[in-house]
Amino acid sequence: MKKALITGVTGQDGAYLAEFLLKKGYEVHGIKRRTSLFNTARIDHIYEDPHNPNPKFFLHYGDMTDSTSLIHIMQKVQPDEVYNLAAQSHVQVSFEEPEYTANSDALGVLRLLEAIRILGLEKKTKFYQASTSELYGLVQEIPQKETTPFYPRSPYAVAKMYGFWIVVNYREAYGMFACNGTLFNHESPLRGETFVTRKITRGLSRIKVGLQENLFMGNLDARRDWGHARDYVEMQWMMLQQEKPVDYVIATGVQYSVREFIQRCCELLELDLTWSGTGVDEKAVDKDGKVVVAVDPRYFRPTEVETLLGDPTKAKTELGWVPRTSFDELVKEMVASDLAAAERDALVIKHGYKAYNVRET
Ligand code: NDP
Ligand code: GDR
Repeated sequence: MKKALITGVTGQDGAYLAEFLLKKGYEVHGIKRRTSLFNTARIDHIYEDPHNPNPKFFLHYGDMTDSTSLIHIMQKVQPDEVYNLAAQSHVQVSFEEPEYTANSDALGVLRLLEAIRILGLEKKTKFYQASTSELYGLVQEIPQKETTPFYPRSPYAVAKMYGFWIVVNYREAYGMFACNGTLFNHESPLRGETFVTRKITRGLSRIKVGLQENLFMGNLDARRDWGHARDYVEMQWMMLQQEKPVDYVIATGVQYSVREFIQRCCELLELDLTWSGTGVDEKAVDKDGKVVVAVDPRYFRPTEVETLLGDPTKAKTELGWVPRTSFDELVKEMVASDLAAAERDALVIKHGYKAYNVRET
């Protein structure tokens, strides 16, 4: 039975990947960090009590900023495959926490690679690094592919660029099976609530059921190549099943603007809005003239990535990978999930209870 170690197992991709690998028959180990509230909501359905007779899923406390914890876990697990998904993954937050972002997203990669080397696992353990289309930042070529030059535009992207190259270096210097998946944006109902797609599906669903008045957004012109996380974790696994470590771009090859994403959600939710204005004055109002969507410059980034569009040809020709979920299916799934959650909250409130387990101050 193969053993996999997933860092970032409590995140969006970690949850989909853990489920995927368990179905493939792996013994799966995940690293979670200590938090004051539970942070395992995305993986609670696959959690196994350690007292079970034959558990297949294990969680270990650790942190990408703490070498000793990583070495201990690596030693204990002796994994065949490591999937390094852990990161401070929010681009805008990286402008506010640049040092921490560099520590976890850049040096964290080095720490894991060194843990493998220190323990003499270079020939046993295959390593996947969650690389990102943010490396293309200020775009040099459209669409972006494996050979497109990098031009990172945020502390997050700069940290991830270190991660990308240290993986290439350890592969070349020590013959390790280490590779980068340069993934374009991928979303799902499990996406963090402050990333743009989830903020929109959640916000508009809550507006639909009367739990929220309006939605304040940043750059509506930004264009992204959005795929489904479930499809992308399969590719992460496929990359580690190859004979040789190779870096791949993973994308759908189709892009939409943030505005178009909002408009598609409005259609699904039957929110009839009229758009007017440009730049910071752009807004969408309902039939009574009430502002539903507006722009708030607080969500603008000091340096923005305006447009990303990936070319996944190499992944398709060499590995036979194609994204299964269309943009429309992705948006539908996310809206359906957030609408159900909003309706549940509305019902709870209607019956006199609080929707969240939060004490009023
Ligand atoms: P999430 O933000 O949903 O998950 C990040 C995970 O990393 C969480 O489990 C988080 O823990 C954990 N984490 C953060 N900091 C640390 C730390 N210091 N030590 C240990 N664990 C930590 O990200 P996604 O699942 O969306 O993305 C997975 C990876 O892929 C990330 O590295 C991201 O940068 C990269 N990526 C994502 C893309 C996307 O579109 N989703 C595209 C390209 C790359 P906790 O739950 O406690 O917060
Ligand atoms: P991104 O994702 O920065 O591409 O990084 P995000 O969803 O945060 O932003 C996408 C684009 O939408 C614009 N935008 C807004 N973004 C947020 N979060 N909130 C808003 O209100 C808003 N309004 C407009 C942004 O400016 C941006 O242009 C994600 C992360 O998952 C990274 O970890 C990953 O590496 C990349 O995708 C690929």
